[in-house]
Amino acid sequence: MPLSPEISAPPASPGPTVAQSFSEAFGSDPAGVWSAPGRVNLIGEHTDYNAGLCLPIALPQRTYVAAAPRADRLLRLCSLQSGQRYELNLEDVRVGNPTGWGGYAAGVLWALQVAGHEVRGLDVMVNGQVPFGSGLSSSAALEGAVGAAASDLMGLDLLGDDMARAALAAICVNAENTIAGAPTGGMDQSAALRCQVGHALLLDCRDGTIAQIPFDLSAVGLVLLVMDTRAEHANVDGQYAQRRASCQEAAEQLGVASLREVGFNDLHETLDRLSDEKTRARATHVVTEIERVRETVALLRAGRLADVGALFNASHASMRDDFEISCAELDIAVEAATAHGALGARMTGGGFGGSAIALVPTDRTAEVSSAVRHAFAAKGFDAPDCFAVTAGGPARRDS
Ligand code: GAF
Repeated sequence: MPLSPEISAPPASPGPTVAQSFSEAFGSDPAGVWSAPGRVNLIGEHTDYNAGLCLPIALPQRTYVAAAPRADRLLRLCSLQSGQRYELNLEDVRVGNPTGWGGYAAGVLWALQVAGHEVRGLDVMVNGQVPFGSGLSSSAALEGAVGAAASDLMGLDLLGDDMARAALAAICVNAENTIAGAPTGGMDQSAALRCQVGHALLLDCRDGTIAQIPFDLSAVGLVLLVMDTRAEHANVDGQYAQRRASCQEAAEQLGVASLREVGFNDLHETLDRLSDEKTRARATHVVTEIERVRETVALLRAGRLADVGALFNASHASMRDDFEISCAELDIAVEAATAHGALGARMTGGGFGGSAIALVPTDRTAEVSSAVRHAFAAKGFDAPDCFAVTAGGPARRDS
């Protein structure tokens, strides 16, 4: 696709930079470089912790780590982005320690031990292309890259097949939930470890099974445009936990293990059994969103990729009105994109900021990006970052 000034260029590999920075910081060469991708979820939002369905793709944007094993139990972590450095013993990793991005990285080593793996110290230099707070899952990319490095360097064999990768994804979820204190589901870690190039990952969060759904928009003259609103998103600020608690409450009132058990066709009678308007709205989002994932997958399998746009729009409306996780920047991005040629658009990820995605005919990409930028400028918002993405590959060893 020709680049336009409105659209950011795809990322370059920072492999050599991160290896070189490792040598400068630690005074010796790394044993290798590993990476894992950020993600956008095509559809199926806030369904993962409801044992539902979701459909992420891995991004071309990845987080790279250069790493070397240590003979002792020290963990030394450096980041090229923040310039921040952590140094602590594996025994000192616990709930809330270390804080910040160090908790996600150190948490993986902690969770590997909890899962019964023998773990030793590690020197790690991080260079991430997945912007923080953009709702594109920089945290799972970091966890996946550290998990991949630890697996290889400590002979754990957690990258071999999909079953091993699913086990590593669960370990990364434990790190994020327990050490970093973000009560997230498992979609992002599964995307980082289990997505395949050119495919969307249909993840059934009830039993962890997956299907790889071919996803090649360029073949049908379409582009998936990410609109990073730069309105900062976080999963640790309480709103995410509140939504999760509402869903749990709805399931308890209905006497089911999770909202996945509520059939789409039974939704209306089921809602009458819930105590209040807010709980009904939350449940409505989850049950209808799971159905939209099914419909999206059916359209993709039938080669009707353009028709997915209408489901994007319905999903966004559901998150804005029923689940109430959108914000002004996300709504404006979606409205401007659809008003200027996008076939559909929706916020992606946890919400309350972060990114939206739009399905756009290739020849309208510059126009849509420009319209979104102008709409933001008119509202006095910081300029968004718009870039096209294709479905990338999972965590891997790079060198
Ligand atoms: C965040 C969480 F980390 C995921 O687990 C998922 O719940 C998502 O929000 C919403 O679909 O990315």
